[in-house]
Amino acid sequence: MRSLWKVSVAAGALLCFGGTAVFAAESLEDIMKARHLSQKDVLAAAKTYVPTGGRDEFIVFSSGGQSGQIIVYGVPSMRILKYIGVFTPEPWQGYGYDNESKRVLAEGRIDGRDPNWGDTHHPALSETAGKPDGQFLFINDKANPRIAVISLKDFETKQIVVNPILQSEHGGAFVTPNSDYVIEAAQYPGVLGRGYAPLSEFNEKFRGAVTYWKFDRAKGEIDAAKSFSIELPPYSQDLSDAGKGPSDGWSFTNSFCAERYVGGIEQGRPPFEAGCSANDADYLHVINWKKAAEVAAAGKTTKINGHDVIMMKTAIEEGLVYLIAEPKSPHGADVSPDGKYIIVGGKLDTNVSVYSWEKIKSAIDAKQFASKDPYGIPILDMKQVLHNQIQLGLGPLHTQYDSKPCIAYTSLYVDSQVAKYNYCEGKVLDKISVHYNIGHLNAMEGESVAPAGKYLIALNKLAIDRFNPVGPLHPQNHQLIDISGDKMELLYDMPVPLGEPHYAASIAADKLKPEIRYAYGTDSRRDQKSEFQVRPGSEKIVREPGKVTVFGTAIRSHFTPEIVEANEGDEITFHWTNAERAEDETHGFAVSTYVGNLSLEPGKTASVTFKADRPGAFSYYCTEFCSALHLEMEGYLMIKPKGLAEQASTKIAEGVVYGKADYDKQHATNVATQAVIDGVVKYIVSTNFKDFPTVPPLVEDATDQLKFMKEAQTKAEEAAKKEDWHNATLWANQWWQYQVKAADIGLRVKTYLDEHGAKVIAK
Ligand code: K7E
Ligand code: CUA
Repeated sequence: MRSLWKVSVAAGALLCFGGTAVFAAESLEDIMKARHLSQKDVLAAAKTYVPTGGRDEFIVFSSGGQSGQIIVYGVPSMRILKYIGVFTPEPWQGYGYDNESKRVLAEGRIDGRDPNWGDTHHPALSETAGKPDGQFLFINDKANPRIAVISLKDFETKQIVVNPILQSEHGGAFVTPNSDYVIEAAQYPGVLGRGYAPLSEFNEKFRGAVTYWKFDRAKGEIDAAKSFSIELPPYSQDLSDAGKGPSDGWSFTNSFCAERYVGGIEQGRPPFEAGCSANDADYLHVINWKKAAEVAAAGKTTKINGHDVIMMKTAIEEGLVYLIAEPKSPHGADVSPDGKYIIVGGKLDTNVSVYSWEKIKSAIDAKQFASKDPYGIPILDMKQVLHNQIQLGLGPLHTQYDSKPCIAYTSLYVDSQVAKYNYCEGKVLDKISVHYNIGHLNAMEGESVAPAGKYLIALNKLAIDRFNPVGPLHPQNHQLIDISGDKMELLYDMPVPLGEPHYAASIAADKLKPEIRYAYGTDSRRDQKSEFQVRPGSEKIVREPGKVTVFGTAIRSHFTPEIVEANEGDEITFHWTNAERAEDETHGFAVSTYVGNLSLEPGKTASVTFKADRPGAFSYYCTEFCSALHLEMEGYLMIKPKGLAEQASTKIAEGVVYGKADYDKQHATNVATQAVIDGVVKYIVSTNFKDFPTVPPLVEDATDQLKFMKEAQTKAEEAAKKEDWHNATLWANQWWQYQVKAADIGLRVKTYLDEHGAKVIAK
């Protein structure tokens, strides 16, 4: 061991960096000197470093912005773990390429069009009693008003719902404390139902709204039939948040452009930006969603596109909606963990406004209104319901909460800073510069009733000079900040190269319990057994006039079947089931020029249907390097040209022809390999391997391989008896393939047991 180490140090000494032998450095001081690191840098590195094989304490789900996806990464390491395809096809996961996921994307078809992208802004984790529970994730699409539901059992998108009335949205997805409803508020006013009216009738015909999507947790789906919306004035509704604790049952949605300005540069009018920020105030909408749900259930709604809408008149009469002035161009509205305060940022202000729920509620109860808006909605007196206003700096946007009471963090877009302050007392405690122009920020579980503190992520818009240049389009910059002490400390810069991530949601990693493999033959998008799954040995090709349907399996390292014949013009469907039980044994499937990627994770059944409109000999192959003979995991789809169709099946040519010597050689190898396998099996069964949940499925897999091996062995020996040395050799080789796979699994198990301290309990 020692001598090995010496060799590697010597080899490292040859790799020079800036004239200094970096990799030969033997002390921390040497490395600090060679890499120009300060004490602070090294401390930050130590705080974020997760040793090989180690796990992160928190998992962050960041929106992927214009990519229409979600980015999953760990904190404190900031290592990216996954992209989840949501509104956009994602080939690695087969999302948008297999029939099962195409169905989900098709749910997001809007007015007959497939956007094939989304502008994801706000992810929200499902909550139980106001705390993230690790079961589901929701995210909105600002461009095409939609909400997606993702199951955290397998990190896959299961459902997309299209908003029936809005033409754009922004204030979603935000959940109520038990995830009864997912809130989605409009952004730019439109004609409800996506209809037309001239801009001259903006005040009368254009409207905003907020939609409350009913979430059915048992089904893991939004129930559109039990969902409803409230019609709102044509102010550009913006971010929302659900009340909690004393404010549970209410929700808060702010707005901008309460001026109802409609631009018109081409007519010589000042642009939107001037007219939409002319007044000193916009409105925070305060909505009693619990009562609204009762009003909707009582049928006091108007159907628009088959969807229940509580019209503004009803909402006012029933006391469902109130307005409060908020300073210039407000943006974030964030309810404190105890539900007593709502902090609102103003993009053109220097203050955050801290509203008191107690004061709001008593003003509503006492019907103390300052005035009404042009649509008759009561407006509360801002001064009467404010707790305080705190001067933080330029462009306060979004707010997150600490585990310590009364402590909040607000992003300052214009100042490129994060401010830490005590919102109960109105005292600024600390500020830190970030790089650059921060939008949202996320403190660990920082929007729940019990924030976890420890870390804060600044989701910056501009990276400018922070990373190696990669052309005019730069990555965005997520910066990890240590908030465990009095002073905030910047720890790490992570470039985000997928899209502009607006918001992120975080959760303690130990609350997530995703599956390792699917139950055999699962249609993962429906979360149920696929009607198209088959077991190894029952694979089949079904031929009907004009149709070829393949029910196949994938297991290291072959597809069954591997030669499929069809005629030009046929409709071809492949249903593949991955028969592996081993962790991380994913196969892929692609047909040259015909089929994009299918991802076949262990246990999954995925399908693809296409028209054989061009004849040819098309290879298909496994797209994941799944085993030593992965490159050999291949097949042919033979699409016979019209006219050849009536001919009998293609005869298969022979390549190399084998004799007795080949068979004897392979046979001897197999006998030797078996001795190795027996040794490994003997060791595994002597241990307490059943105490390690990862191991029994692997053992099951290896047992399967050994069963297939026996079948191949029998075929080889029968052929040998008939002195058919060619087939005897080929089957002996297949017998050996199964041995190699069984040995591979066995050795993985042995390594796992050794590394996890398994004990020998039997001889
Ligand atoms: Cu501020 Cu869409 Cu939440 Cu972007 S939004 S920053
Ligand atoms: Cu299966 Cu490569």
